Amino acid sequence: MAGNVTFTMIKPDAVKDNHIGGITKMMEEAGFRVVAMKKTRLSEERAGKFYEVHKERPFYGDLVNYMSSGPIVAMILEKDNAVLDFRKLIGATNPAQAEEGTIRKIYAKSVEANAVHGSDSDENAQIEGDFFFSADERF
Ligand code: RTP
Ligand code: MG
Repeated sequence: MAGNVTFTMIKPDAVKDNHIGGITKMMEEAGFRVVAMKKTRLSEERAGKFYEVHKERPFYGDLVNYMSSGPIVAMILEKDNAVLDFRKLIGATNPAQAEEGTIRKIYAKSVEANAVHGSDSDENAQIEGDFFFSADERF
């Protein structure tokens, strides 16, 4: 493989607001290659499972409700140094603290509806990609 991978979701608000193309364009222009991509909707149960690591955090219930509130777009992206470079591209969790030119600065509405997810480690990128995609959906 040319580089390593990260996993991302375009979150429900950004999908509803027709920003799939704009956000994906920023990813491609930053050098990420789309390995796998699908539009789908998480049930509350699946969203709960995806965010199980945050189970004890105060925002967990709201996050699960939000992430199951409408369709999302899930993607596996490939690039050298994918996880760290992607987190730079998306910017801080809270859009008020996100740097100019980052995806969240441009598209996020709030700390919760912050447009995109990005894996926080190589290990989680694998786990999260496997959560959505089988081997024959990756190219
Ligand atoms: P993500 O996992 O979505 O890429 O975001 P992140 O690493 O920057 O933030 P994380 O701490 O993993 O939190 C996951 C998602 O939970 C929502 N959140 N809400 N209300 C709050 O204080 C709060 N804090 C986090 C956000 O949607 C965040 O992306
Ligand atoms: Mg996170």
